[in-house]
Amino acid sequence: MASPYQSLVILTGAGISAESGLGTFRDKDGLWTQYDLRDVATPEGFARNPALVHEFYNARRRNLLEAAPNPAHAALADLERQWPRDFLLVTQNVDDLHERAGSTRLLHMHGELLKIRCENCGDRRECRQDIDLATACPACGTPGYLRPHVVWFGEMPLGMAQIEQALAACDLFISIGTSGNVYPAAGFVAEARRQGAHTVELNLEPSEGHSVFAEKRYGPASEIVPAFMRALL
Ligand code: BV8
Repeated sequence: MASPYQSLVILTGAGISAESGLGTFRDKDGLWTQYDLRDVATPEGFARNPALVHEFYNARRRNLLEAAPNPAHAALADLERQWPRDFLLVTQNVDDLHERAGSTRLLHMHGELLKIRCENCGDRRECRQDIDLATACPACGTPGYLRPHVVWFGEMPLGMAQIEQALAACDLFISIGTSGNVYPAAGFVAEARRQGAHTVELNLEPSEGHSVFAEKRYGPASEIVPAFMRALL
């Protein structure tokens, strides 16, 4: 296998799932144009109006169950299978399209839409149905404490220690389908570059942090990601 690189970290965002029919956040018809993130993606918003938040995530969960992975997801699962050395796919996405494409060395730093957790007993499990305030926790039986297992603004992202470790050791960092607006994810490229990694942006258009990347390719993920991964191998 030709690649000169040993240790790879890939970061994905909503753009990789756009061609699977899942809305992005900041594009012209993105989620944040329909909802105020302070109302639906913060603990304070959930405390103020839990019914609105459940409606928001129930709609996204139903939408996800209709969606399917696209060639960009498949190319990353294929690369992982052929990459014998260090490999970590970090996604900001709460959808399960990477898993459905076959990715396994995967970390959902902002949580998973198909999981719920109970704020009364801490139970965490898969959930493919709508939930609301009346839904009883399957473990403790108490209604009113269930929430989507996602990371809201102001909450600590998941797996930061594993991510920091992988960034400190990587010699190749690839960012796919993200606008670079949300931290700490938007700061990963600078960390990777600081410790000498080669950095690549694959996106529809230049992101907020595009100037930090050493190499850039622009176009739809379903086209540029398979092409780039084929060249890498
Ligand atoms: C935290 C889960 C403490 C829920 C999400 C420093 C400076 C400023 C602010 C902060 C800062 N540090 C922290 C903050 C606050 C905040 C933040 O970043 N605010 C922003 C708004 C300024 N961050 C937090 O609160 C984070 N927590 O900081 O805790 C801490 C700090 C350090 C270390 C430890 C702890 C928690 C943030 C997580 C919030 N939860 N999601 C849900 O999904 O409902 S964020 C959510 O929005 C997504 O997960 C994702 O992260 C983000 C959306 O961004 P993208 O995925 O990039 O999507 P976007 O639509 O913006 O862009 C899509 C891109 O794709 C575009 O560029 C487009 O061109 C491209 N594209 C479109 N179509 C295609 C395509 N590309 C290729 N092909 C296509 N077809």
